[in-house]
Amino acid sequence: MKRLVIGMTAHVDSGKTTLAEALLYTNGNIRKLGRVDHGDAFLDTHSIEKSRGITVFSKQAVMELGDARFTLLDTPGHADFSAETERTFSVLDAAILVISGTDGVQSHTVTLWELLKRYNVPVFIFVNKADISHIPLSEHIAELSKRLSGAVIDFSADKAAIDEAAALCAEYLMDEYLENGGISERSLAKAVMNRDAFPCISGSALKLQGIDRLADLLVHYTGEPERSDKFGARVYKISSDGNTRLVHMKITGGSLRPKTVIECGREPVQEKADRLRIYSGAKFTAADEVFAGELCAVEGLPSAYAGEGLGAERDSKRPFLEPVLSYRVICPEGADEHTVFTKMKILGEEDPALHVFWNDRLKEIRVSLMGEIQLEVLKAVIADRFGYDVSFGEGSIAYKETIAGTVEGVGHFEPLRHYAEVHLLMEPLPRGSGLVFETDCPEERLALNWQRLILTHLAEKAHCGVLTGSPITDMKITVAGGRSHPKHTEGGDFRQATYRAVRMGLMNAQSVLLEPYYEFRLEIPDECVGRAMSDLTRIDAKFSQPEPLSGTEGFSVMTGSAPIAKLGGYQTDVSGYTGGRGRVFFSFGGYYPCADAERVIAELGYDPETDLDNTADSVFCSHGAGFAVKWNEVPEYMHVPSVLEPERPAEVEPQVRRPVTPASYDDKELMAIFERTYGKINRDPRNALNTVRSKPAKEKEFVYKPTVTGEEYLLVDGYNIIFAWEELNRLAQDDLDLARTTLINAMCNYRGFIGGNLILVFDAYRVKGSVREVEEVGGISIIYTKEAETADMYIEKATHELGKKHRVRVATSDRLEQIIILGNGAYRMSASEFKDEVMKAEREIRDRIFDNNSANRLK
Ligand SMILES: Nc1nc2c(ncn2[C@@H]2O[C@H](COP(=O)(O)OP(=O)(O)OP(=O)(O)O)[C@@H](O)[C@H]2O)c(=O)[nH]1
Ligand SMILES: [Mg+2]
Repeated sequence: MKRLVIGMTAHVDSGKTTLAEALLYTNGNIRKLGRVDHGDAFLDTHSIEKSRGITVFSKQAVMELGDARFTLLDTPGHADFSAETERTFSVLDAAILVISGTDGVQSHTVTLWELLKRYNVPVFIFVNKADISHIPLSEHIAELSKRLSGAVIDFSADKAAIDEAAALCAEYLMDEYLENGGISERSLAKAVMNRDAFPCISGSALKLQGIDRLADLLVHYTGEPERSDKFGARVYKISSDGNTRLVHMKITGGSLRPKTVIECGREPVQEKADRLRIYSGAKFTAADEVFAGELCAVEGLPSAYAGEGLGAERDSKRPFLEPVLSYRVICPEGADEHTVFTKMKILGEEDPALHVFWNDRLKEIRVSLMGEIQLEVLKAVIADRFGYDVSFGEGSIAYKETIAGTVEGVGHFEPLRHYAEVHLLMEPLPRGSGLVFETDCPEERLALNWQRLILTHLAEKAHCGVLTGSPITDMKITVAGGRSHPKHTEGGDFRQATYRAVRMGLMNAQSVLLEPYYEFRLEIPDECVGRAMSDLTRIDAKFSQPEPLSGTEGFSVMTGSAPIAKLGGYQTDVSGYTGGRGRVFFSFGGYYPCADAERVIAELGYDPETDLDNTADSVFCSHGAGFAVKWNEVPEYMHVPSVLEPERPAEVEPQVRRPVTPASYDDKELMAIFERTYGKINRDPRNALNTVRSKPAKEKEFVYKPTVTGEEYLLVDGYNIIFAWEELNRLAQDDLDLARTTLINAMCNYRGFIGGNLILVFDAYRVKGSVREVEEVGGISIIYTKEAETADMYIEKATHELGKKHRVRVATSDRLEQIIILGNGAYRMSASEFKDEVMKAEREIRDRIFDNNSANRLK
């Protein structure tokens, strides 16, 4: 029997739940056809869902079709609940992406598509609401091909046309097509499961049109992945039925029977999977055995957590989507805050994205949320489950923090009869990487079990930064050393030492405040384009040139990204100045350095030294008594030597000395560079910078155009460019520092003009004991590589990582690099090509400044 889990996913209100109902009904798995709008749909079972008519919680139903058993997993479409949706993606064998025939691809559809790619899920596309849409399927397919993938194939066509279209999707399909004049069903199924082709049909879930054909596609074009006989399962959600905690999992290998003892939890323990429930809608049946390819909810396993891999299975990927708003929970009068917090923590465990935490300094409970609808739903859930009528303070931005250079964090915990010391190497990672934990420590230095324990302690909580107390991200933390005591080390000692080590490292580092960005898509009448551009400039958005909106005469579309903090009320503004005709769509775009960091840090007024719950200090022992040592004095007391070489050798070569540039430039300093380079600017000089964005650029090639899939990154191989550009090379002969500073200034100007992200990489690999350092200067990032890492090695790694999500260009003249970089899918520019671009940009800036000054004189 073929067993597969099929997810239903789409933008809100496209008809997922209705479609699941239609599939179940048409195939005889339910007898009565319910309806979302009447509150009796088979899968919208929760009272909140019935009253609101939207799906909030993921739910499943089993659909038997011939000798296949499909578990349909319905997910919420509203962006506020997308964390719940993303969690299910790690257990799907395939997905049905529903597109509303009346609305087409919406911005959340693109976000979902990217997520499906990230989790490598095969996709069938169902264009719904054909009963009320006048747009033909061919037009939808053209749009899908443009915005999602060129491999979307019209499966309502005849077999010959399907084969012909499929042949273009992959070489093995083309070979078969040329050889046999057609493509076998098996090969097509393989292409679908490999994500080489995406079948698409249209129909109406409500009117039961196209449902048979969809079921037919599921039967014929899916295949079971190879599954091991060894037990494996992945937990995708924790919930409660009111009394019992339920661990929802997909069995990925072997099978599971009630009463099986399984190792689970962050600190692995043996626990029993007491009873197994197979849900279908609101009801469940108790199962005697659940097989690979099926979902079940387990009673028992109190330590299992969402995302955990059990048995042979690995943990799921770190989720991409995250809440960007933080709210204070206001308890009802008379309720004890700590009791409410304990209850809230249960919800936080069920939905880790909530980040429920107690701010001891402000004595308040805080939660992170995706938006207003989620807030209303959470309020109802708290009332329903715990009987508290809570309210919420005003939402504020959920910030994050990272570090700019590599540091070592040391924590020591040794009250009487306790002992643990931990050394962590903390290195910055590119934006969007999240936290990565590793160990790189010989077993003789610290036994493997302690190393594993430290990793567990790193992963088990949201460590907070020292600027604002916000969670940390985008860094690699490596367990690099430590010591235990044969007699005195106890369970919790390494936890204490690890937490302290993280905070100590952060206190030592240069921290960077990050704020969340949204990517947006703005559709507006042509006559409003000017207004839209000046608005976007005002809110510090990066955006593309307007393009005609396909299919809608007289409308333009612009895409880009902007800090969420500045987007409050933006939708209303757009609606206002377009007379209700403009539309704007948002999707989460990741975290980037906060432009207003100083103000935000001052406003939040966090003091790391008084945050006793997150102390950076250590505890040492002398004459049988423990005593506290301040974080900055820990190196004098620690028992294991530093893992970083503190002194640099005397024979440091001149070319790797750090340049004399300020750590960061503000707008004023950036202006000073512009002036030094281009001459005095009259009038408010900052307008000279702004005109670049507020006017459409004259020369098309300089317009910053983010792709749908994210921002552009330009990596510049610093020394390579210095030696390739004649005048820099000349400077370098006498004074390498000066050549480097000149290049840095030129790059700041260039970046200020074209936008995007620019990373300038300098080799420091010959310096003994050097660690990778990152400096943010005038809007660009400068990387000094670490010992034994050349600039090409760094660039190769970075293009590989960045290229997964972003458009990447590399400026260098090294031929060897060219090959590697091309392999990573990045576009390579030679040093001279790059020079032309930079010179053109400089000329353009000069022209702008000249125009400005002349206009000013005429006034
Ligand atoms: N005319 C028409 N309406 C439909 C069709 N399918 C669904 N609807 C209606 O569209 C609305 C949304 O349907 P749902 O099934 O709740 O959509 P959903 O995608 O599950 O929505 P969320 O779970 O909230 O994201 C309801 O009013 C449905 O009756 C269809 O094929 N034709
Ligand atoms: Mg639904």
